[in-house]
Amino acid sequence: MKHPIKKIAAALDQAALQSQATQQVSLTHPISLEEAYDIQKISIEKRLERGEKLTGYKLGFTSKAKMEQMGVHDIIWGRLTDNMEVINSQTLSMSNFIHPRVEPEIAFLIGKPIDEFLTLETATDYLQGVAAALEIIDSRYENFKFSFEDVIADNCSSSAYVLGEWLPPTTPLQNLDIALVINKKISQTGHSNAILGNPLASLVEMAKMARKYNLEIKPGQVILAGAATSAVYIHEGDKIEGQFNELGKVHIEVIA
Ligand code: OOG
Ligand code: MG
Repeated sequence: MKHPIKKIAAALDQAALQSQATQQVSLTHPISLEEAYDIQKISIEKRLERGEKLTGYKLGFTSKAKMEQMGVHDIIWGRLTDNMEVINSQTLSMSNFIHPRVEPEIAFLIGKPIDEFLTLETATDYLQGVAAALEIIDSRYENFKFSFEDVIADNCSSSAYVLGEWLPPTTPLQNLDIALVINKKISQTGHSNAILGNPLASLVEMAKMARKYNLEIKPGQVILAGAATSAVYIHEGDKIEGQFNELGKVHIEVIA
């Protein structure tokens, strides 16, 4: 029997729209990796049909901390839209989410189309900027539980992102201490090298994914490298700051 791909995509889209968790897909419909990415594509197309704009891509599970926290052991990618962007220093409303978590990220701003495989040496040439960032992940699945295919279908839990100030692409990204500070207390600490040994390696991986999945990576788009630390549940009233040494700081306040 054919899997109801479109129905699953619609259910995930509605779950995000209504901030209401839905059942894990794999519990009732085992799906393949290809089907999972197809579901993601169809569900994000629904957002685009409502007028949202694609702003870039995110990688997930590029660090051991994340893989271990979620029990998933391979790199995944998802799509970002303009509706997901929250301006640095502003507020994030809990009412738009189901059970949101925050994680510190490093962001790349694309400067020229990526239409070939990259290396750690060439990756910087494609950039217009790099920045500290936060990602808000909010699994559309009950209890934030999923299989590898489930999370891909659910756009890799992506639900919001916050970008710090763009710095020159040559800004060193290795050997940065990363801290997630919530209400002035250190909640998570990590290191930028935890992201595939070098955050630029995430861009190299994204270029491979673009080739494999026929994606265009264009100037002006944003790529999130994947978190270096575990993600943390957020609550109304939280003041959240990501600190990244020379890369700067990003912060938001969580409201009702
Ligand atoms: C999936 C998203 C993973 C990252 O940075 O590793 C991710 C999840 O943990 O729910 O965004
Ligand atoms: Mg992330």
